Amino acid sequence: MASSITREFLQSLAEAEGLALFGVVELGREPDFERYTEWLDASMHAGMEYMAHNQDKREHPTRLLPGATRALIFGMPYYLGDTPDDREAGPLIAQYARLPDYHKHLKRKLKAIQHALEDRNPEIACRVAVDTLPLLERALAARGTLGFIGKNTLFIHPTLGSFYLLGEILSNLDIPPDTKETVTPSRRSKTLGGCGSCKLCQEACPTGALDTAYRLDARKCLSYWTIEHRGPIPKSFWHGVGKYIFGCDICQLVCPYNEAIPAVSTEQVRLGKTVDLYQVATMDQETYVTLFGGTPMTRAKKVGLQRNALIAMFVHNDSRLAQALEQLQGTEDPGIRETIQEIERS
Ligand code: B12
Ligand code: SF4
Ligand code: SF4
Repeated sequence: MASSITREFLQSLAEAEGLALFGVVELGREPDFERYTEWLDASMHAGMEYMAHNQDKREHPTRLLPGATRALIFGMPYYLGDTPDDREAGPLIAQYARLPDYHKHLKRKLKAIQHALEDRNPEIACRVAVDTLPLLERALAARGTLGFIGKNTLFIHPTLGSFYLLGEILSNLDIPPDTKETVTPSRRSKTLGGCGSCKLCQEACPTGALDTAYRLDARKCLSYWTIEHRGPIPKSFWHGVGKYIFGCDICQLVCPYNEAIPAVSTEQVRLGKTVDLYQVATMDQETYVTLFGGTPMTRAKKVGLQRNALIAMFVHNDSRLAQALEQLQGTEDPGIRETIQEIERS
């Protein structure tokens, strides 16, 4: 579609919304689609059944918006200044989760950009996505000029690092897509990216989820267990929950591309690095809403956060554990009930 919308205009809209990453990618059949089906075939999506749905749309993202030709890719920074040493101070909350829920926050920014585009050209068709559509967001992003996929499977910008949340606007714009010099996995360049022979993230992962480079086995990832999984967490992962009570940043904190990146302004920060474990393990609905309402932590639901807190109390020999167990006697949630039984057996 012919339009007066240029890349420069889009870039200025992104910058006005504080989105440091911006790219334009041609939409067509997803070339990295087979990596996704191989991942599914190997059951690496663990209990995330939704990851197996809508495969056709992940393969052909144009089916998400009739006439779509481009994906505009945006990245919102969220680095809060944590360092690899913070792992010893656990249990931590992953940095993105200490901020307002990005699904809403980033979506609002992308909607504002969409409206600015529609004001300039009412015929434009747009669809905003922030985790919400069946899209291989990292695969898409890595085709813009922006960056590359690391062995930790994160999308990394060579100078801005990986602590970015991604969002897209699918559209029927006809602006030229980005072109880039391809970074082969064996190469490493400060300006173009690439992992080369580095494997710091693989070595640092406490649970072996990155044993195969460029492939994350969610069945072994703390982020999966503490956020997505419902029910009890297998005992073999409890030491990890003692490090991260919600999500996990370890494979990013150790990455050399994140060494010298600036932290974002802390005005928006909703939560500290950690929580009072006893308070979380025994919280009522009102405390849950006050502490975590509007943050990404609600994804685990109240019972998931209580389960995680109990496990972390056990790992850290918290003196208030017996009191917490006492208070939770009679809880119906199977995740909490079985966690209590496991603690009592240990
Ligand atoms: C399911 C999911 C998870 C799962 C599984 C993660 C995984 N690696 O697949 C779990 C719960 C474990 C998870 C954890 C996290 N997640 Co998550 N997650 C997603 C989600 C919804 C889908 C990911 C997916 O499609 N996985 C399937 C696999 C096969 O796809 P993929 O890893 O993206 O790989 C594709 C490409 O990267 C490419 N590719 C893969 N390897 C290689 C190698 C080479 C050489 C090349 C060229 C290409 C290539 O091919 C693949 C298939 O097409 C996306 C949002 C989205 N819709 O994309 C967010 C998303 C990936 N998550 C995100 C974040 C922030 C996290 C956490 C950091 C949160 C935290 N602090 O705990 C961790 C990071 C863990 C990690 N190391 O990846 C961000 C990542 C931003 C970024 N900079 O990359 C995303 C994009 C959400 C967003 N909108 O910002 N997540
Ligand atoms: S998020 Fe944590 S557990 Fe998951 S792969 Fe990265 S380091 Fe391993
Ligand atoms: S830690 Fe090393 S191997 Fe892992 S993503 Fe970063 S550069 Fe690549």
